[in-house]
Amino acid sequence: MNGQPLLVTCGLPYTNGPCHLGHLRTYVPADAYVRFMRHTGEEVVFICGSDNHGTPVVVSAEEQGISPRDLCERYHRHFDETFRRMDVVFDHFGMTDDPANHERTQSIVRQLIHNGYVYPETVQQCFCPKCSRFLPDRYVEGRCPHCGVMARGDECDQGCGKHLEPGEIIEPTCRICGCRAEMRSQEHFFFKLSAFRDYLLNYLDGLSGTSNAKNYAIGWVSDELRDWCITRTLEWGVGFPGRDDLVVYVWVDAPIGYIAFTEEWAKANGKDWKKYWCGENRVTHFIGGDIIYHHTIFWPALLRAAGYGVPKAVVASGMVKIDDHKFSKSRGYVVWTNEDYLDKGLPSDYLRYYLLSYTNHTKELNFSWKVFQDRINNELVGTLGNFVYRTLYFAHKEFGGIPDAPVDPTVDGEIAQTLSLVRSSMESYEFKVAMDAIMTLASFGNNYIQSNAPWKQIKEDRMAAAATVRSCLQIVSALSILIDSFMPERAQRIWNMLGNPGKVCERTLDECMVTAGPRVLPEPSILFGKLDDALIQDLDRLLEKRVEEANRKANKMKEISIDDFGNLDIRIGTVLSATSVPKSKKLLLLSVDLGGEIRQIVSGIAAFYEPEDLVGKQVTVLANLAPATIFGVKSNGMILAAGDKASLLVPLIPVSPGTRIR
Ligand code: B3M
Ligand code: ZN
Repeated sequence: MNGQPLLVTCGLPYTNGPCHLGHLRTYVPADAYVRFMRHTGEEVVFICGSDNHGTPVVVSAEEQGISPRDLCERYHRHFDETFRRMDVVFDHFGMTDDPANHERTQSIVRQLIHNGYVYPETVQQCFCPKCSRFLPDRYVEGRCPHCGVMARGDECDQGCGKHLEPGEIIEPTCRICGCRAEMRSQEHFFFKLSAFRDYLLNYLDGLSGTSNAKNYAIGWVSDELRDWCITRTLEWGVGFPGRDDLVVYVWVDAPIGYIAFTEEWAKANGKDWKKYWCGENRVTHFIGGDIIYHHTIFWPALLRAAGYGVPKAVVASGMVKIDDHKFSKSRGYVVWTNEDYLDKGLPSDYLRYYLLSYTNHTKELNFSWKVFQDRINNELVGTLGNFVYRTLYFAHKEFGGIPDAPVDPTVDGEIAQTLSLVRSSMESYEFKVAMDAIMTLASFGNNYIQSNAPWKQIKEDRMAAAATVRSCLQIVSALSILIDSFMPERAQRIWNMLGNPGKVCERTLDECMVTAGPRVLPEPSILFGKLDDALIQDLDRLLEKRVEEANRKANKMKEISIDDFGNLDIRIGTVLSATSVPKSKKLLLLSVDLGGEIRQIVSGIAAFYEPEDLVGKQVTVLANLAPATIFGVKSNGMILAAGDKASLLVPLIPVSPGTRIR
């Protein structure tokens, strides 16, 4: 509360597909944080919007045969509605394709050019001869030059996670027609990121947020900073000033959306956006762990270069797994927010609770319906709901409401202690610790009511029973304010059952300690209902079906002729030596005797085999794969392996090296 209001943002969802659990893992904690900060008396603006540009959107629109703008509007509405249904409530939810963002982006790019941080350079780009066009970003697929895994044009999304510059991907093919891409030269514009090394090291040192964001970023800056190509050959996007044939890279105009949306919000609310973005500020970005690079390196450098203030904090969430499998829409390991959850009639508060209390914000969250059910039934129903209901029920039945009695100082002490732990945890983005502390208070309440047994006390000493009930009601009241950030809908219900007027979200934390009553209360209702086994089995089955479906699709490969097969030169070879590849945890460098020739082959099997165990073993080699350079090492062929553990294909009966597979 230092006069400067807090501005909190969430990473902008691409408008190319529906909202899923991976999104919520970032948005729900961000929303809880904003609500909590408001309870502490902070002025907070909560800004988000949809990310409409770039190849994620254009490729999807092209595949669906609709215009990018139509696709964007459809999913923009979808996200806006879905977030509200999850009680994730932004002060403004904009679109990066709206005029405010086009204008702000062009103004910033002009400023960058004016300040000397943008330069032209002719570079090699992937080009599809069949579609006769350049292939930016997701239009091209191939292998990562760093780790050798299948990658998209601008990002190694399945492997090492590195950002790839145009033209870097190896063995590029066109995503639309599958044709092998060619390299052609073209003039593009680069942002001088490399000029910001010292600035960034100093900036990152003072960056708040979660340690994962800061530490990754410091590692990357210390490693190497390369200039970023900030233009693309696309029709959809924000035009690059002075060039009709180029738009800016989506990672330029998307974060600038944070500023443009603040402007839109400020305009509608009579505020000054500059207060948030020019000079010292309190901007806090909540993002997924996969876009740390963009938010801690590229974005602050860009802001600095254009003369804007830089973010104060970056809070990055850990990855989501589904039933122990890597989250993957194409493989069916996904939970859709509407289809699988809200549309089944499940309450937003349950999923919010699960997401906030499952594990630390920066750790991996392994979702399963069974664990979800257990947590809800044992904790929300068994502990929190039980305590609130039995207290309110007893108070209503025996005293007609809140009795006139003092609150036990031990109870006050317990509430105060919880309050301070919740506060410090929320301030350090430890949402689970905060949620656990609140549940501990509910357990304390259960023990308190159980050991004092007001149903016995009332028979001998009505005043003692009244004091117990009054103390428990104080805990209920504190719980209602405390859980509001996490489960706003249930918090309001408790607030109403306590006979309070107005909205609990408008109360400050200090009011947890305020003694309410005496007053008459209505009969309470049950707060949380159990999730039954049949429902959970249904949901599990739905997930299984989706995975089966995805497998079927993936296995439906193109039919090939015997001649096509004849084009594959697959041979058995004997491993002569195996060594690790410097700086890579996944790769081994093998030298393989293919009968009459020795091949050097890089293979991504380091995690599963000790190099010395491979020497002398026979392996199967695709020998006529075009040579490639992986991690700076030449690779000439591919070792064939199957499954997640890279099980090597070996002949049952040894054959002489070089024997062809027929
Ligand atoms: N649209 C989504 C992602 O890569 C991307 C975020 C933009 S935040 C400025 O997760
Ligand atoms: Zn990679």
